Amino acid sequence: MDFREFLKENNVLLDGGMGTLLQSAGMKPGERPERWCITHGEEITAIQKSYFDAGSNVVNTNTFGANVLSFDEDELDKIVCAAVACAKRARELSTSQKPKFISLDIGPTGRLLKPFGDLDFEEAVEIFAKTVRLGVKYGVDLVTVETMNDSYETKAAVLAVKENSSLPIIVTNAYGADGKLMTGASPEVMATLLEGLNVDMLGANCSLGPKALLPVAKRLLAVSGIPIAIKPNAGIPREIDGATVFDVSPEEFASDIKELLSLGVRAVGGCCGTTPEYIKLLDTLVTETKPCPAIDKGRTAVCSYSGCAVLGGAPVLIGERINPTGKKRFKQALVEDDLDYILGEGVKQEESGAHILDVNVGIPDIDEAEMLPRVVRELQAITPLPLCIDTADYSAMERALRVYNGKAVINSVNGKAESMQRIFPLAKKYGGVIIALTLDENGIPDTVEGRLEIANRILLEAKKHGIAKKDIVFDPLAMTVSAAQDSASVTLRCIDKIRNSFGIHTSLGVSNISFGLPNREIINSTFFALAMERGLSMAIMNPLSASMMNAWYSYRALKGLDENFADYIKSVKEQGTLASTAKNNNESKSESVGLKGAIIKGLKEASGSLCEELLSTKAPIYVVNEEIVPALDEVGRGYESGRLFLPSLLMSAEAASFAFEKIKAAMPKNEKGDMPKIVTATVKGDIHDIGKNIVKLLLENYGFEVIDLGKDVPPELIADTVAREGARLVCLSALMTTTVPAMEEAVALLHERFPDCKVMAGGAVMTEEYSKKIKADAYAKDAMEAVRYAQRLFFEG
Ligand code: THG
Repeated sequence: MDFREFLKENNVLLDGGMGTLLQSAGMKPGERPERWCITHGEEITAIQKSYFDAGSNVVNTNTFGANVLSFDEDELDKIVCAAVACAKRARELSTSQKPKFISLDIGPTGRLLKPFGDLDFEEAVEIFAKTVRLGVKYGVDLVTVETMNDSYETKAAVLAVKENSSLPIIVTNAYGADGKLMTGASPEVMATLLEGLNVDMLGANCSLGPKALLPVAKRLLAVSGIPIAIKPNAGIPREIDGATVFDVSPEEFASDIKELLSLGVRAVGGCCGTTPEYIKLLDTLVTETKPCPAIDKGRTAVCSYSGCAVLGGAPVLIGERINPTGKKRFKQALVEDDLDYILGEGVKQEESGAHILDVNVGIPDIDEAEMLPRVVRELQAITPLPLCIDTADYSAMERALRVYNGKAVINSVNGKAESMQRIFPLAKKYGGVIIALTLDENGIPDTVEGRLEIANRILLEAKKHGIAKKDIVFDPLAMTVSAAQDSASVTLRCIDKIRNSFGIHTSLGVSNISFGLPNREIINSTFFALAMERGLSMAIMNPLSASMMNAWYSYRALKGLDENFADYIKSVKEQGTLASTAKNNNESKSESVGLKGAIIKGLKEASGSLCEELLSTKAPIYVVNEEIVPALDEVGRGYESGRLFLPSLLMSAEAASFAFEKIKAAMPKNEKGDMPKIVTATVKGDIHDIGKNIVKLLLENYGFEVIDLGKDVPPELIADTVAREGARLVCLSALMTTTVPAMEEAVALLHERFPDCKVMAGGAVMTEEYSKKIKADAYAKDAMEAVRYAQRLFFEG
């Protein structure tokens, strides 16, 4: 039986933990579990058989970390071959009569993608692709992409599966205590992204136990048209007398899973700490609960890595300013490859209240297929706003959609055969909300009927490509009213018809209407108000125009969409203060906030040049204390309060490092002074260093000197380094349950040899409680806390 067929009619029982069982079977810390497929095939098969026997429909191969970063290609081939053979053997041996599927398990690489880390997106796709091709070669039934805590890496893995197989895909992500992925994605963001990528199931695994995943599951169910899979761990692991224990009992686990099933979750299983005993208790729950059909929620949404823009309320505002049309300065920036200017246009629009940014870099003589994806990569690193990719160049469109860390607006398709043949497959593959222009080979019809006729044709063709109606937004085209005076009312009537008779969302490039007229903003904002009243869903417009924003705020206030006029009043007040303080109306907000603003926004080049400028009049120490540190602190506070996510923190750190370069150069030699030294290391047996690398980067950008010993570091080496460097702080990281004892050993050795040296503990499996138990001097739940502790230790005594 085919998994997709099975899924249509049934709830699915997945398997439970593997790693913890391998530990019990004698796997040593530091040993690679994937090698056990070759060296201990019997044990792997026995565990997998016990899951099938317990009633699992899907059992994962033991390939969580099987990729070319950890194994050479020959060995990887052997591992995947053995892994699939173990699972197939388990299926043969199992006495269970249920349909049984084998899923290729794909876990995270353990590295962060560019620009926050150093792994290139396409490189990541290729790493996953190599494992996927082997899974296909050895005959798995489906693929599970699991435990990823970054949306971008998840997208890379899903693309690798789609491009190398037609196998069903289950994606489950690891959510933190804040209900988000490490890099900021909420459940709604992941549902939007993964629905766009057309996976077969999406959901959550591991995380913080079944109770903590309940709210995540509810949020996924509320927005997703794709069935939901949930595989919690049995709580957070704790260490008692050298043994790893999990707090959630099989009975408690089952009762929480029962609730998930009753809410409509379609696949359940367990992660770390769960065993066949846990899974067995789920068997009758799964078969006796009626499968809840996954229904398309009709939600038209796009997303960035951290946020969604959803159509349906007041119009969503798409900033039009990243577009060379009529802008000499912008064209010059494109010709000179001045990306910072382009990024600045993005920042200004974000600050002015845009919800999405249109990105158009089309000028004659530019290689759009090279430039557009580059601008998209840079923009998505510094703004949380979703992007609208605006190009007529199909290969530029494809490359931009591919590298986009989210689900984009695709601007645009039209009624021409070629346009539809090219754009719809891209939308199907990468996801996207498509703006469809009502024009075709014969141009733009003058009449409402003519434009609707094209709209109907586009809808039919979209359906043939499997594009959902909700992902189409019609743009009946705002044309220059000075050229044909009745064109505005034709466009407005189209908006009304499409929105209110077809039930489909609409969009307009509002500013087109006024080309050639004086005081364009007056016409634009009035036209905008008329279109909003007709039901316009989104608008490409100028968010820096006060009249446009006023029209939008007033519309919301008048339509009862702005409770107590709160946003209206706030915007009026802000405009008042702006007007009284701005010396020069053309001076943008972000340009006026200088180096501090550039660092907060993560603008690298601007930070460097603004710092240099400041240094011509100010002392280096002043620049550090009055601009750089306050900027980093502001971002740090935003991160601590949950308003900003890791990517912003890293981009600001990066921007600050550009400023620090200039500071260093400007410092007289004897003033440089030595900054306190800190040693960082991931403990022995632990091969993950993603968290430790983030800590290192942040500490460095707060000015500390960091001696990083890398991963899998023996305690003696850490101690010898402390002795040599005279460091007074060591930051230790452990990300695997198996390496927690190595942390204790390192802490003990350091305390014995250096009573004055403090040891800070952190990492995925570390808790405050446990770090106290092993006598670490401090615990940091994230990189920001590590910086705070170092600041207190060195600067407050
Ligand atoms: N529909 C869709 N996409 C579109 C349009 C549309 N994309 C492009 C365009 N139309 C919307 N964007 C703009 C951007 C700028 C201007 C108009 C529409 C504009 N620019 C001023 C000029 O040309 O004079 C320059 C402004 C300045 O210098 O600040 O008017 O209709 N789907």
